[in-house]
Amino acid sequence: MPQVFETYIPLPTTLGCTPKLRTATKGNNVIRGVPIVNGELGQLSAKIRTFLEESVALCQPDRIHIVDGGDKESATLLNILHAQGTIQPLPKYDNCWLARTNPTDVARVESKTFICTDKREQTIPTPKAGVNGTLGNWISPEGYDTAIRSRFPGCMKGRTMFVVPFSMGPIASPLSKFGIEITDSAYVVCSMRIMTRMGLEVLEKLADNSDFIKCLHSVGTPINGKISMPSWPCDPERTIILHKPANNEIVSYGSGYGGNSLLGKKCFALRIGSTIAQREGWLAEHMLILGITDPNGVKKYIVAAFPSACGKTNLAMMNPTLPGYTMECVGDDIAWMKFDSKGQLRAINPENGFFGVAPGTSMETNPNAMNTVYKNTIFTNVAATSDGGVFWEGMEKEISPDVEITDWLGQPWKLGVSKTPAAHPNSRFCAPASQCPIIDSAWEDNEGVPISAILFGGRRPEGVPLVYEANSWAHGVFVGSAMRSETTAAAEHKGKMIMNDPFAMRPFFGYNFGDYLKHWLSMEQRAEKAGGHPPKIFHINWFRKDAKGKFLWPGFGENSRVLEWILRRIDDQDCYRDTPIGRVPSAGALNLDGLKSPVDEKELFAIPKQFWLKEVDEIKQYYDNQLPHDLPQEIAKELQKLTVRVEQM
Ligand code: OXD
Ligand code: MN
Repeated sequence: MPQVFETYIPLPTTLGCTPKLRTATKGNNVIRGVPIVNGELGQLSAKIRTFLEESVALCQPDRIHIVDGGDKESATLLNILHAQGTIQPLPKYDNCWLARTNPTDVARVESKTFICTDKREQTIPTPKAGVNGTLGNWISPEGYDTAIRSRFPGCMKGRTMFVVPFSMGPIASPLSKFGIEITDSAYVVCSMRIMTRMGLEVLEKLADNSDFIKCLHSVGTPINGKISMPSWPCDPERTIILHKPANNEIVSYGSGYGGNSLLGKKCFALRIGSTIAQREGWLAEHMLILGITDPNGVKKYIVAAFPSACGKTNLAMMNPTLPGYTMECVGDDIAWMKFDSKGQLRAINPENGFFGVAPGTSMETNPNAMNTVYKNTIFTNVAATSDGGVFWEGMEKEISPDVEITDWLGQPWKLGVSKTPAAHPNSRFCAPASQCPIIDSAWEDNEGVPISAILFGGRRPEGVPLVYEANSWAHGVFVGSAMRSETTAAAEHKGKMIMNDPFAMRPFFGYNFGDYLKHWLSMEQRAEKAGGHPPKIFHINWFRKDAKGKFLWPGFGENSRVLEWILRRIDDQDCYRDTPIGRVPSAGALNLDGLKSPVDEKELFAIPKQFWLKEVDEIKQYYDNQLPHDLPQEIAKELQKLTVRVEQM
């Protein structure tokens, strides 16, 4: 067996010093003449080896590093990144780092994200003539090949190709899936170590030559070869994120950031995941998972879908204000859910870490997140403080007044004086989930946790009550399909507007949204056939404002009051009244005792006829424009019934 006897020369950590890799290998530990400097060829199954050979031939790296996932490897890679100037240590905390990206590479790029199928309608609904489709982007197989051929050949020359074996979900869970990400970014490797279960254990699982999701990523080399920021190479003009569900394949070029490069997250767990889920009869969703224990010690789990940067992480880690309740976190972003043999929906969190939006997170809004991120965390595009810590909008009360602040662009920044934000609005923390003080004891259970309710929500400043319950499964699926929300900074959208974001999945559908709706509708039968029933569905809105623009509901820990009502409805308690849009708490049923300041319950639950007439009209227009041929009859019927109910108000 070929052996590697040395991988890296120990690195000086002074900035500006180019780290050197020793490429001496013994025996035949090479692929197409390229040396493997960490790991061994013999560790790879035949399928992984083929994938690697093809990728090496295409990308032409100088060396190959098979990632083992160990502490020593991680320390070495962090040192390399430090020496390259990609990250800097944050000595105020324990093993924490700050990365600054190229300012042109700061968010997911939805306009450059494509799904490849033979036929367009497999990927996206055909919109009305003259209308732009907004439910994903399709690319033809020819376009897909051309996109790869025109970007990837030789893109890793001079670089190390990392081979990252990873698992989405606990390694032993029957609900989990494995992937191999090939990348030329050590930042991606270090982040994948936090966000997934990564390393040799996965290679061992794949040793039987079973299938895996193929993920190929390069930060890219601009066509003129000019890299404007060597510490963060990228090629923003030619960035492209490609998915080919038929091949279980993801190919991403040109960006090192977040969902564009950590391919286990949005690309695998949602886009490819949703196509696998459709084939196999389960659900891959953009949802947090949360456990609630009531004062009697009865525990229930719920999932909730909100669009990106709408507070999923805050809800997932909430400290309830209602006495006697405890909440525990299973996941903050993605849920894979399947009905078990008894017809009970069960969910796993396929991720291993949190890639949370930093601004707005504070000891006031989310102390559990703050207490998660001060060790073993990689921060990206937040501001730095002169005492070796981090800062972002929302942390004003949490830094000492005499520290100096450097903004995300590396410029001096003064609290109350500077006009630009200190941290990029989409700046992030990437932290191990196991460090969360309220991580649920069952968060890694192989069979998943039982789910009792599904919540949909968004930022709706007007017209939409704090909470309402759907009348039936089909009505609930309709509610998910009609979700709308104010835009946020998680993607490249400019300005605030109310945008349709069905199931909070608009940027993440792996296949035609019409078929996705049919799949969701079919889940009721699936549950019933197994002798169970699907969970109740609710819509929540913490963000309703009064005429003066002030939030009507205090939010955060007080949201536990809404969850308490939901728990009572799960138990079928008679604590609701019917309205044209669904069931809302009956008078006095929402526990408002002990709220710091009174809330206007009437306004919170008002259902203004004019608003809802406009809302149903806009939903109809959306369906007519976006899926004139693909909308399932049942959903059209639900809209029709809602319209009649609203007209009769
Ligand atoms: C995320 C997102 O990063 O939804 O979770 O954009
Ligand atoms: Mn998300």
